[in-house]
Amino acid sequence: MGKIALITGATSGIGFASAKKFAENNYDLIITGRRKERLDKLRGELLGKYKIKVLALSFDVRSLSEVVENLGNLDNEWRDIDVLVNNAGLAVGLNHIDDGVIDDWERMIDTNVKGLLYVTRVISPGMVERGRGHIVNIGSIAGKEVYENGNVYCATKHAVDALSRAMRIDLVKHGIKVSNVAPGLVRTEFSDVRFKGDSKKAEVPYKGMKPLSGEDIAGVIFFCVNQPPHVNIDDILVMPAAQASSTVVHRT
Ligand code: NDP
Ligand code: 8X3
Repeated sequence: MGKIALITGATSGIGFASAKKFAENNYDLIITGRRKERLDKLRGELLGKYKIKVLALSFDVRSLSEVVENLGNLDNEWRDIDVLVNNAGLAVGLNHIDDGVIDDWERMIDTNVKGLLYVTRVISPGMVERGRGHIVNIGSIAGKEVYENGNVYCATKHAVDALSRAMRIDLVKHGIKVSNVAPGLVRTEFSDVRFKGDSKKAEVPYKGMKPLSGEDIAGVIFFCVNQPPHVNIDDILVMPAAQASSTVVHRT
């Protein structure tokens, strides 16, 4: 039986690249995201290229009922999930706290924190039962530092950082590994979402520097998951060579 990886947020960026990376390495995949056409297209592409099984489940991680409906009662062939990559997430808006848009805050908190918790709550009991599994949470440099206008996004990623540590403590006795992968600037659709489709503004963070790619982070996620059984990568901060902190970026 092949290994199974569940990757949330596989319609774009880091999740999309991770799906390809795990597929190349013969994992059967459960890929999720809201944009069904993209998931179906990716599924078709992976099935055409690799001898693996792919289940595409389109739902919103912010909805507990959708998470439970889609992941809570998987067929037997999909139940034994070896790897969960909690990747679905976003930043929306960049405002000072006194000027914040409540709907943006709710989208970030509901997706990055509550969505990650809902998926973990549904998938982790099976891992506990089987006495094995690996959860990789996608944190951020924004979970290590805060920066001007980053307030709520940074808070959600600090929460992911804390949850990764807490999950490790709660799950260690069940043989479950938990890794936190915290990237700096990665050129995906992240910035387009943050700037609400303003493509000019979305380019600004990457001006004059080479950001990471989704593939770079997919490689790091796969590295975490492919350590010997006695080794766990607890936490890994991955930055572009030109970025020294959230706000210090060398641009040419
Ligand atoms: P993208 O915007 O390219 O991808 C985000 C993915 O998350 C998409 O597949 C999207 O799918 C999914 N997603 C967002 N909201 C929901 C939702 N409510 N329900 C289900 N899926 C959802 O960005 P990245 O690949 O860059 O982001 C992936 C993760 O990496 C995020 O957690 C982000 O915070 C983190 N990160 C990104 C960095 C960067 O610079 N890019 C740096 C550090 C961390 P869909 O829209 O189809 O639902
Ligand atoms: C995304 C990286 O620096 O935009 O998590 O917060 S940053």
